[in-house]
Amino acid sequence: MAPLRPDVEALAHAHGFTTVRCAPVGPTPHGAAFRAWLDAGHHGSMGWLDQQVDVRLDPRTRLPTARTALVLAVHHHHRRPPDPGGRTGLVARYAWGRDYHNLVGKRLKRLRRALADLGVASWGGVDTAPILERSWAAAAGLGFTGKNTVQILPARTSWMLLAVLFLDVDLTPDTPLRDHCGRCRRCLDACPTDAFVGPRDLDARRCIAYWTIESRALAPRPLRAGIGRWVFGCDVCQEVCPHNAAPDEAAEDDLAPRHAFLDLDALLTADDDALVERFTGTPLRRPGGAGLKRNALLVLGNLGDPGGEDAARRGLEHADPVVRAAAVWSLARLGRPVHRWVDPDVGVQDELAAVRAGEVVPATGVAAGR
Ligand code: B12
Ligand code: SF4
Repeated sequence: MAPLRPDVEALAHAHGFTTVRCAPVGPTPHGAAFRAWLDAGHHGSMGWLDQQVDVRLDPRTRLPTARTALVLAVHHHHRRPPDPGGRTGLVARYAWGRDYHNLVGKRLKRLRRALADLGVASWGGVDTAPILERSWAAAAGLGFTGKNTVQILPARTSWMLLAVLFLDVDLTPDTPLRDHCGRCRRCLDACPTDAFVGPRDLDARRCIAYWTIESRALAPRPLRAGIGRWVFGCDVCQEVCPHNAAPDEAAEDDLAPRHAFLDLDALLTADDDALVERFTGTPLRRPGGAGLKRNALLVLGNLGDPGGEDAARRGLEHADPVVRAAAVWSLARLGRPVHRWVDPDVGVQDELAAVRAGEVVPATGVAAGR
């Protein structure tokens, strides 16, 4: 006999998932919004989002017998430790501890095995499979879709990591939640780089998370000051949300703050390989050593602390022209316009020309906490 909804829910909780909801399977809800987003080019260089679109738009392309979307959330809010200040950068909350792809991925694998023992076939993933996880979360009433595009549990939290499993059994579905944003638009107004084209429509090409985690390139000059102190990811659109005023605290030791702040001088003086080794097993591994240095240089330039000059100069010697270009910009922001003595070489000419043209103004520091 097929398992009942309470059995599956109990199993999911036993495997470490905090919130569990179900939706009946059909074409992925809001698929047209996803297509329009791709057509507008809002995914930038994340070309993988444009692949397996048929699966993203209908999970039955992958699991023809799928009947139920089981949407799972792991809550991850921990309080930010005291700010060490100085030349440090901020890390987005989801990346403070272990890489959730591993942590949640393992739980998902075990849950799938337990479901298979009950005779239930499943397919799904956490983040990396071609699944529109937030569309399914909204359809299952796990949260509502905030204007910041994030899934939110009303008056409780949006600090959640999602996973979705499609099952070949019918389980009692949940009802989608109504909108709980109303007239609020705090996230849209607070975004330091104006990444929201409108409510529930984010142009990743303007998002700090995209430029500090996903992109291998250097953020366009007009966006760099907005990056402020964010050295990896960005939480502004969640931090300002009133539904996160008193968020549920997570009891996830693996996601507790280990890397809530990064020392910028230490990032810039370490070997790339040493950085990769230090951050293996955490999300901070993703941009690689050069990516972390690029980010650190932008933050140094925004802090405007002249004491950062020595560390910024290290960037000029890096093998990657993206890091060298970031160093040129950073030094100009520190009031050290290096165009007078740096050898113009491929990859930094554009940056040198901008400094020469007076396009890079010295920094006056970033607002506290950002
Ligand atoms: C690509 C990606 C990014 C990109 C693009 C983000 C974006 N807004 O599209 C970048 C690198 C910028 C990014 C940033 C972040 N990400 Co991200 N990202 C993804 C990924 C891999 C795909 C998302 C995607 O397909 N985007 C395309 C757009 C169009 O889809 P969407 O935003 O998911 O929106 C759909 C639904 O919201 C649906 N929808 C639902 N209800 C409604 C209602 C209406 C009216 C409409 C029109 C649409 C609609 O319509 C959309 C299209 O189908 C997912 C994992 C996954 N496989 O889903 C994680 C994911 C969305 N990211 C996540 C996280 C944690 C983040 C960050 C918070 C990380 C950080 N702190 O730096 C930020 C948040 C920025 C933000 N406001 O979105 C979590 C979100 C958890 C949550 N509570 O919602 C996910 C689900 C990963 C996970 N498994 O936990 N991310
Ligand atoms: S800040 Fe306001 S508009 Fe943005 S998601 Fe939260 S409630 Fe909605």
